[in-house]
Amino acid sequence: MGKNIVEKIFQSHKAYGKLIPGTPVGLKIDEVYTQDATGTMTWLQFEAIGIDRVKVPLAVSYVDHNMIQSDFMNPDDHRFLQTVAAKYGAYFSRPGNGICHQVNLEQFAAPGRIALGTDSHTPTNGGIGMLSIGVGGLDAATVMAGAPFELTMPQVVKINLKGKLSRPWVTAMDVILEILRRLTVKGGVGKIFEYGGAGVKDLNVTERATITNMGAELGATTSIFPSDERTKFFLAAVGRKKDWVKLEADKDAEYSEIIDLDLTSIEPMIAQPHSPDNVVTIKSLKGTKVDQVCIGSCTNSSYQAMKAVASVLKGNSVAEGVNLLINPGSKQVYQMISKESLTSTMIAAGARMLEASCGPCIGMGGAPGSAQVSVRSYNRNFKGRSGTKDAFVYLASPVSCAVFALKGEILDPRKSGLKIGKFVEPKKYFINRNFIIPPKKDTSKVVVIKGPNIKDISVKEPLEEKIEAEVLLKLGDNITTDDIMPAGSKVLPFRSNIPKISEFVFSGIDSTFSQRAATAKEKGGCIVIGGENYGQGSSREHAAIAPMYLGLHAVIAKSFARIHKANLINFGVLPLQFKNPSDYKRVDKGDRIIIRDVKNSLMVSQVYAIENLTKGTTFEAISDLNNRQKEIIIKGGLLPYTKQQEE
Ligand code: MIC
Ligand code: SF4
Repeated sequence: MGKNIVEKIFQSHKAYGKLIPGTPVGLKIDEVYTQDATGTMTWLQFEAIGIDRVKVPLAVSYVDHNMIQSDFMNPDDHRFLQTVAAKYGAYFSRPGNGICHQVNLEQFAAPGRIALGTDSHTPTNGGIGMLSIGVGGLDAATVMAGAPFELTMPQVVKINLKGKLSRPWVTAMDVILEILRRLTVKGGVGKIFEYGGAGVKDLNVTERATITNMGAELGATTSIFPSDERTKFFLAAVGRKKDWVKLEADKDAEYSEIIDLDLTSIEPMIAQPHSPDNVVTIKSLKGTKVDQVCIGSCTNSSYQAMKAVASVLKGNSVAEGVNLLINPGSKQVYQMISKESLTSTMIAAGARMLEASCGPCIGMGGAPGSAQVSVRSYNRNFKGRSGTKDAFVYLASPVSCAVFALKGEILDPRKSGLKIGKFVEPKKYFINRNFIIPPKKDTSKVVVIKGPNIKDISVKEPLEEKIEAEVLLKLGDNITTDDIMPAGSKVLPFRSNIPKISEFVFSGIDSTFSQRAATAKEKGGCIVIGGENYGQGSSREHAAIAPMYLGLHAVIAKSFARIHKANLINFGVLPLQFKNPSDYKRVDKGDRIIIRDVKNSLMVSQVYAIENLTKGTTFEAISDLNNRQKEIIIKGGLLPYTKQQEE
């Protein structure tokens, strides 16, 4: 029987297990990368494991999120990351070098290999044929310390692309928005999307990367494209031809499902507030006034995206009342467009140029005004993520965004009367690696520098026999990690300080949460109730660590998002599911809950009797943890588990 691309890569990297969907498989990893907002914790955990040097072939520490230096905290983190990379053998990408995924695509990603990144948009590298998975920091730390990476083998779904995009106004962003419209934010849970079909060759690597990047919003484990002549062309252009290998599915490869998508039929699309799957055609929103436009992010900040935007802006002026913010994805892209005077074109039109970083995407500046409409070429429009709670954030392609900025309203870009330049993929990218510091051989003299905001890591106690706790919050479906552990300029600087950042847990939903948790902790701790797809969105393990620090023992939900579930386990918090989803109605905020005999339930049946003391009722919850995950929970998390394995 023939193999698909995912099976080929998994097979060549398998450390243990079988490639049977739903069963655990251990993988050897080629590259691990971190970014600063998740990286400080990852590297502190790596230090705590006590290994002298990273044991993966390639480790890279990027700085791109926490870039507003309003006091000492962020630059201290950057210095810590630089020194810790030097100490343990990682490359360091300096602040200003660009957004991790864009830089990784240009500088390191290679077809046929596997990367883990401590960021949910790591699948960006799937555009080049690299199998790349977003993980929590502790998973990354243990892999850098030499462990295989274990995951539950996902199902492989083929997205069969037919036809051709009717460029120039229909772009790769419209393709992934259309897929999100069809499949929703939970449509990819437990799945890897493998792209194939005749339409693949119509897309270049950075267009493919836009699609795999935003596959994260489907809840997918990752997405991947074949490696073909277009991949070879891109790798040659970025000076890394030697990294090319051909990678394609066998003719008789099998998939758990095949979804056909005709590129020719796709039109300009837009995601409405407040979810990336709330997608409609742009023309259906004609006339919606726009206050702000942001172009960039790891989804749409390539040279091609910037060049196309500049061609639309050329000779025009941003509409009165609109703010246009642009952040190119990497220093290289920035330099390329500067050399071609395209930054000048953008500035002339009225764009406010930002540095090559995440910026407004994660609420680091650029927040919209009260109740304003912001259209962004980014990937997430969760309520409040922009920094403004009552803002209305839409997501669209960079060129559609440029049109809205000039016209001051949403309209079909094809009917705007504006012109767009024809894009010819460059044979040679401008290459500049001066902001990537390679690992040092002799690290004996390197001193790791920690600023005063960098606090010790937090670890949970081993699992007890009985959990008696208060239900502090009952939530609906699709709760995001932004809801659980908000980011933005006020919170992000505390990523290295768990006691402080825990004050912000659920603050956007219930500002009393952390205080109530402190009171509940004295009486045994707390539980949170969730609906479907609990914890969707980012990989930030702070959404597990900080609630754990506040006394969270378990989350009982209808279903979980992959990375957040793994993070809960890694920090010793039980992810439980309602055995009967209708029991969701039998528990409310404020109820006191007892789960007796927890260890036995976990180890033997994975069925837990939940007694609701307040209501005098009982219902059942289940878990689906494998043996390793059970042990991790028993020990109080992956760190104590890993340390014990070493002894
Ligand atoms: C995001 O887009 O939400 C982030 C910020 O990049 C996160 C990582 C983080 O919270 O640090 C992600 O996507 O994983
Ligand atoms: Fe940065 Fe936004 Fe991409 Fe997250 S989604 S890595 S915040 S640009």
